[in-house]
Amino acid sequence: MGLKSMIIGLILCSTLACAQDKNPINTQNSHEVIVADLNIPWGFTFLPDESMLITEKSGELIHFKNGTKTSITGLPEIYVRGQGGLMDIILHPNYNTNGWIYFSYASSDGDESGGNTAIARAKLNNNSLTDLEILYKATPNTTKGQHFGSRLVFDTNNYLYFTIGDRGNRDENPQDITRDGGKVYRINDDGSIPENNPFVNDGNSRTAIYSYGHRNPQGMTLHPETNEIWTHEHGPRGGDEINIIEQGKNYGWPIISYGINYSGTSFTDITEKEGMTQPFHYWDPSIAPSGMAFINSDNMTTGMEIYSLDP
Ligand SMILES: [Ca+2]
Repeated sequence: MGLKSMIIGLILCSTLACAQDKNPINTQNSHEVIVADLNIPWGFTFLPDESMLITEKSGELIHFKNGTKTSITGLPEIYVRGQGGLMDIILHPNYNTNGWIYFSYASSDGDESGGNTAIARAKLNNNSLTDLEILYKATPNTTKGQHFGSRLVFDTNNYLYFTIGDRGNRDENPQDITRDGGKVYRINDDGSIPENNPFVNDGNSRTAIYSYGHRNPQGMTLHPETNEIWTHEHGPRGGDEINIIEQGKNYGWPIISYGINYSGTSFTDITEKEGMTQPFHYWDPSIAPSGMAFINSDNMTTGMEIYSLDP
């Protein structure tokens, strides 16, 4: 068994069976520590030699190879605040020929104080990042520390998807497609906007937006058979969701939700509305989902498992 499949197979915790459940606990798991002594690891990916690139939220990029950690230099300046910092990291599907590594981070670039989510790509040479290109930077900056997103996924057409949470401004960002935040985005691998994105001809809209009405999606993966983009997002109390992402759709936050405020108060009376897409699944109580992966193995009893890295 390869290192990658072994790790994914070992860090599972809950099983999906129906549209909503009370989080049955699977007690049949065991685990093995592969990389010890990490400080809030946010994302990781495997290089072709099965060594790993691991991000820490604090702004460290680690190359883990043959049991040794090496710190990678050359990152852009990282805005570390609350849930934001250095976040996800993935390789281009054609990494073997082009060498591009994609990552997300919180950035303070821009005129306002604070920060917002940025997407960049670079190449790895001699333990340093080179050829750095900033592909997207959400605006405006804010000093709020929550809901940066930001998982990265390539689909089979080499479109790059990424997520940005509502940045703690649920009343303005998620339902307004002229604003960043509370969105799933799609760009070309060089950062340009696909001509068939849903809002490219829509006035002042952010043309990178692919779907909207999200709270804080931190899990995203490609369905291995349908090639659909699946996400999960941190909802309010009792309202974490799985969504199957369709172009141009509105996923409802904060107009519809199955959850309530963490303070115990209510913010909406409705769970569904015409023109807003229902979640595929929601968790009550919430589980604070982080990474997301499909498992295809005869050793598994279901086709999908969820694991949480940062509950
Ligand atoms: Ca929703």
